[in-house]
Formats: sequence, C-alpha cells, structure tokens
Amino acid sequence: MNQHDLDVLDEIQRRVLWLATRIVDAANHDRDTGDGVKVGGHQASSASLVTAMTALWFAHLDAEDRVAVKPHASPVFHAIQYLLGNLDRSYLPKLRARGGLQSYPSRTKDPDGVDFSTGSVGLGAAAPLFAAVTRRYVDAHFGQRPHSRFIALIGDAELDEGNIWEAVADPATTGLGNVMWLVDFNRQSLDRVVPGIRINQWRGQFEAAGWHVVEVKYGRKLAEAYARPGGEALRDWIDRMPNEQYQSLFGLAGPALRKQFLDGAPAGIEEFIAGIPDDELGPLVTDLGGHDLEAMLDAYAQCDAVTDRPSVVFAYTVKGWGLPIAGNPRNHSALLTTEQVDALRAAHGLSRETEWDRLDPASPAGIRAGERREALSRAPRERALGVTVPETTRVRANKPVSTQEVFGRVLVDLARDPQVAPYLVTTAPDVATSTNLAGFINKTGVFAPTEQRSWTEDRMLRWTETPAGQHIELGISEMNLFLLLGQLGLSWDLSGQPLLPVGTVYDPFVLRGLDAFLYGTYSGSRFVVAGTPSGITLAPEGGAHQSTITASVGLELPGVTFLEPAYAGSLDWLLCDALGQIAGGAAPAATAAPAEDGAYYFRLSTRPIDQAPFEAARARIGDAVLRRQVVAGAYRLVDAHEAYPHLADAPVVQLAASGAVLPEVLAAAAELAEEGVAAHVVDVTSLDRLYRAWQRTLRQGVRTATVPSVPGALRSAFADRTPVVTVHDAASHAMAWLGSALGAPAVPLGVDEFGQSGSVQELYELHDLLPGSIVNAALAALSLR
Ligand SMILES: Cc1ncc(C[n+]2csc(CCOP(=O)(O)OP(=O)(O)O)c2C)c(N)n1
Ligand SMILES: [Mg+2]
Repeated sequence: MNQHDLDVLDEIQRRVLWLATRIVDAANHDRDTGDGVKVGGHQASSASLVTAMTALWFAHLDAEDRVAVKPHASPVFHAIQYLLGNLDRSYLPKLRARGGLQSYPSRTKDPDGVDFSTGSVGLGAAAPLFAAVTRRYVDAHFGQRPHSRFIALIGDAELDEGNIWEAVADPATTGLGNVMWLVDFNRQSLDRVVPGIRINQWRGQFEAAGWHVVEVKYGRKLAEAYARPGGEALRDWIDRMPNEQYQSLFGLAGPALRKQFLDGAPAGIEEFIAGIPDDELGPLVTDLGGHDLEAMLDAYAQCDAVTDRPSVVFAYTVKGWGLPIAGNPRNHSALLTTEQVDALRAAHGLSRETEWDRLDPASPAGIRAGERREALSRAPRERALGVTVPETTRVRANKPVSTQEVFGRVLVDLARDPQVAPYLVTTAPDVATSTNLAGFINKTGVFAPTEQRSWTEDRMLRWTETPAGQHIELGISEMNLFLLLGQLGLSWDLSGQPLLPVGTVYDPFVLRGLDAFLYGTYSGSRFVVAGTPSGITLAPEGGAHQSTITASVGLELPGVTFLEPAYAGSLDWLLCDALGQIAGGAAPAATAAPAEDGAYYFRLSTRPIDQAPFEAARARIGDAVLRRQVVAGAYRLVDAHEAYPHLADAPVVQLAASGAVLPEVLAAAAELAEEGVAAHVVDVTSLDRLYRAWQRTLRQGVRTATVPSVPGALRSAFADRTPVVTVHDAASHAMAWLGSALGAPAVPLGVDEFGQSGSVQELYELHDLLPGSIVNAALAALSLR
C-alpha cells in the first residue's frame, strides 16, 4: 500500500476514533435517563482496536468474510458501519438506549449487520472458529461456498477464559486456514495491568495447538530507532521492561517520562535517547505496531498466506490510544470529561455542527468509504430449509423402552428420509455412543475433512471418518458442544446453508456448557440438544451425574423450548415437530401458540418404561388430538372418571408428572383409586410451553386490566381448581407453579438435594418419589383444599 493510501486510511481511522469516543460520550452526557444509573461504555477499549479495525474494513475484508468484534469495541464497529453508510445517523447518540445500539454487538438487535454477538468474554472470540468448522462441513456436503475468512477480534485478557483453550485444542478445529484471531494486546484487563510478560506463554500454547502466530509489536518509528547503531539495546530494554512499568509511561510526559523509562535500564540506554527531545520520546517509546496501519495490513497478508492452519495475530496496542486516558491502569470504564471531549473534537478539526458528519464523499477518504461499502455489501440469506419434516416416524415399542433409546431410533429413521437426511448433522462431546447416537453414526458416518483409515472392525459401531460423515465428534468439552451447535444453527446465514443440528450431552453437564448454550440462543441459533441421561433415575451413577436443576434451566432460558416426554410416541412427535420448526416449515398447526423461534432442549432418560399406558391414551383420545396436546405441553394420560367409573362422586386429585417417574405416578393413581380417591394423571411433555401459555394469558390480563383465563393447553389436560401433586425427577420448584396456574393447592415432589449412588427404587424412596409418597402427597393436597 502506498503512502497516499496509508494517509487516507489514517484520516479514516482518526474519524473512527473520534466517532467511537463521541458515541460513548453522547450516551453518557447528552441523554438524561432520569434513573441515576450510569450509562457507561468503553472509550479506552474501543480506541485500542481503532487501527486494526480500520485496516480490516477499509482495506482488507471481502463481502463474504465474517468478523466477531470484542464486546467493548462495539462503538468502533458502529462508527465504521456509519462511515460506510450502513447505519443511520440517528443511531449514533443512541448507544445503550432502548431501540438503539446495543452495548455489546448483537446479531439480533443491532441494525448494522453484526456477524457474531459478543459480551461474555471468550465466547464470541471462539464463535468464528466454530463457524469455520461449520463452513468446512457445509463445503464438504453441499459444494464449495464462496471463500470466507472467519475473524475474531479478541481482548488479551479474554485469553484467560478456559473456553478459548478448549476451542483451540479440539481436533475438530484444526487445520482451518481461513481463521484469523486478532488479539488486541494492550496488556490491560478490567482491573489492572496484566502482570508479567505473557506473550511467550500464549505463543507457545497456540503453536503447540498447530496455529500460525504473528506478532505485530512495534510501529515504524521504533523500528527505525532499533535500526540505528545501539538500537538493539533499546529494543532489548523495551522487550524486557515489565508491563506495569511500560504502561505507566502513557500517563507521563517530559522529564518524568524519561526518568521512568530509564528506571532500571542498562548502561547505554540513557545515552541512546539523550539526543531525542522530550516531546518526541513519549511518542517514540510507545509506538506500538497495533497502531501502525501498514504493519497491521502486512500481518493480515501473512495470515492469508498460511492456508493450512488457523492464524493468530498479537497486535501490541495502547488501551485508550489517542485519548488522554491512554495506558492508564484504571481506564477500562473511564469516560472522558466534557472538556476533554471538546478538546478532542477541536484536535480532530471538527465542530459541534460537523462532529457527526460522514467523510466528505468527494474526498479521498469518502471515496474509499463508498468503494468499500460496495465491496462489502452482501445479499440477505434464506433461513428456511424448505423441506418438510414428517410429523412422525411411527416409532413403536412393544416392550419397555427409554426416551434415550427412542431418540436414537427416531434419528435413524429420519436419516432414511431422503428429504430430511442430507441436512441432519449430529455432534457430541465424547458421549455419542453413550447417548444412543451410534445408530445414526452407523448410517451416516463420522465427519472428517479427509478420509481416515479405519484400523479396527466393529460390527456394532462403524466409526468410519470421511468427508461425507454427518456426525462431528468433539473432545469432552460441553462449551465446545454448545459453541458448535450455536454455529451449526446459524449456518443458513454464515455459510449460506440451513442445517438441522442435533447435539447430545449428559444432562448434568448442560450446566458445564451453559454460558455457551445461552450464547448460541442469544445469537438466534436454532438446534436440538438432548440432555441425557438425566436425574436420579440414572441411579447407580451417583450424585455427580444426576442432574436436578436442568429442568429449571430449560424452562427459564429464553430462546429455548424445554421438552421432557416420557413415552416413545410423544418423543417422536415432539422431535419431529422441533426439527420441522427449525426447517422453517409452517408454524405448528398443533398449537395455537405463536411460532417458536429458538432451540429445543430434550431432557431424556435411560430408564425403560412400559409403553402400554401411552397406547391406551392414544386409543382413548385419538392420534390427532393427542398429538396436538402432546405438542402443546400436556395431556391426560389417565382420566380417573373413565378409568374408574365407580369413583364418579369421589374426591378428585390430579397427579402431574414429567419424564421417567410416570410409572410411579400411575401406580399411585391406582392405589388412590383403591382408597376411594379419583386421580387424573397428567403427563407434562413440555413444562415450558405450559408455563409460557400461562404467562401469556396472565400478562395479557395485567396489561389490559382484565381477568386472565386458564390457557387452553392447561384446560385440556387439567381440571380447574382441583388439588394437584407435581412429581418430577428434578428440583421440585420447576413444576411448583402449576398449583397457582390451576387455582388449586399443590404439593410439589422432586429432588432438592444432591443425589447419590443406589438403585432407582432406593433413590426414589429417598426423595419421596415412590407411589406411597405420591399417595400421601395427594391426600395432603386434598386436605389443603
Ligand atoms: C465472561 C465475562 N466475565 C467478565 C466480564 C467483565 N469484563 C468485561 S471486559 C473485561 C476485561 C477485558 O479485558 P481485555 O479482554 O483485555 O479487553 P480490553 O478492554 O483490554 O481490550 C472483563 C473482566 C465479561 N464481560 N465476561
Ligand atoms: Mg486488554
């Protein structure tokens, strides 16, 4: 790039710095929120990346490239989009305002084309790596897409997050030459100047994982000084200087800076810098490569040249670059004062009238912005797959069967469906076989970018690894599982190919990947995940493997529909419906509820249970109505009045349960009948859909000051104002609200302590889930009427 072009980029980056700073300033000083809460924003963290990001958007990126921007640089991203013409001016004073720019980049809420949401540090950083894994899969299965580079702009302290290293270490992420991470190496975190010199450790870790590492350490001024006689010693001194000392230089000037710089310096340095005037010394010794446009562009080119592995660039930067808070150890959340902003505006040659202007379109900088806008524009992508997933695979079981087993069978069946099969892709963190994905893997194979030789023959499991395989195996990292699922579910956008992603994980370890689960769904991703096995029903495995709070997690997570069927038939319908919704088919005819727009979490079990009660309900209710009720969240598995006509005038109680405990509940209903109590049994297939239906009517009532009704999904399965016992192999709290929804006394049974090893019978006894306890709970509920 010639000097003229560099000058143009420099002019652009100065405007980017100004706008990013002023966007945060306006949020804090131009708006009165009236609530006394500081608005906040990150001028220093933003300034740090101005050069790197200007170089990317105004000189390096192509339309197909995808970039994750570290959370605290969102003002820089928006400033750039504004200068490119992709963001309306009205947004600039609306950072952190309702309907305005989000504090951290958001795919779903920001108006200017965010590729990856960020905010929880480490996750947005790793996301592009998994997007690249997804692209490699899509290219292998559906034909080569136009080349994309997947880029993450990462804060240096983000490298402390373990999920970064889980992602880097997984064999599934190796060899991705289209990935570049750019570490904003400002040597500061939130609280402090990061102690010591960590670059060598980071470099070693990346290189050990097979990454290509580039360091952009010094800018041109320092490079020229190093080249002078005696310059080597200067370089050596700056390299060895502790971070804390180096950072302290940014707050100093004149003789004080010289003194601090020389503190501890070896002989010769003082003489070397003696000829450099005070006002030049600071800019010289703080001249870092991350603010040298040419050096950054050169680093990007080096990464492009390495096509067989991911690259990481360590760009040495200054937190607060170009601002009066540069390098200050306390600058993370610091805001420039109004006087400082006024001075900055003047220094950038702007006035109150011109401060929000775009670049003059007739100027070289404005012309470049126009060209780049053209070069980076892309057509919107189609989210719907446009295939019809069948309503059912007609899975049948004439002996007791577990939901985990049925889950595997339904997937195998769908893998035979010529419409659906090509788009199914499964993934698991080293638990594919123990979560019943083996059947699917036997049919479709395991994905590997190149064909791998198989050394052992196993008739039960054909683990053949080829580019045609449809299972992506991961190492034991639940973070990686959810990060990959999140990106597979955004493949329609980031790789131009909608997929039907299905993951499995041991249910207790959903918590291990929870933030990545949330990350994916916050980003608008759609996938199916099965948490299996779950609960104390996994009896012999003991407390560390028995999930209890996951049902609540599934219920409460926005963007996730939680499902916990007990029977083969209901799981079949629910799984087909979930995949159908992800495929973007019609909204479920089965429910009157608005179409769901998120992921599906199935909580499953390895306990085989008798299917006869479900078949009896099917015969009683009929397939069409029963399916509608199952999908809506609950159906009456046993209607006491039909089952026990002689109890027509007996006291009535209802037993509501989800999942593997239904056999105990059915036994309790039979015992109650013997004691002259009519007990309906309600199988709650989706606590989440029931809760949402209830909340919808309640909120409607609250907003319109009208009396809320009991929603249809509850009315069709439950009896109004009839005492209820809830039974769940999960924390009792998750179902406890049902009493309130039904206007009835409720006794919630569940698992509220850590589990332990034992038999199902023993553990159910310990947690009051045996029929006898359920009977007692029913009598208690009746007494509370
Ligand atoms: C998971 C998570 N933990 C903590 C935070 C709070 N936090 C935000 S930024 C930050 C420090 C980031 O430092 P660095 O990555 O070096 O970014 P810089 O601002 O220096 O560019 C912390 C602790 C967060 N956003 N996410
Ligand atoms: Mg930092």
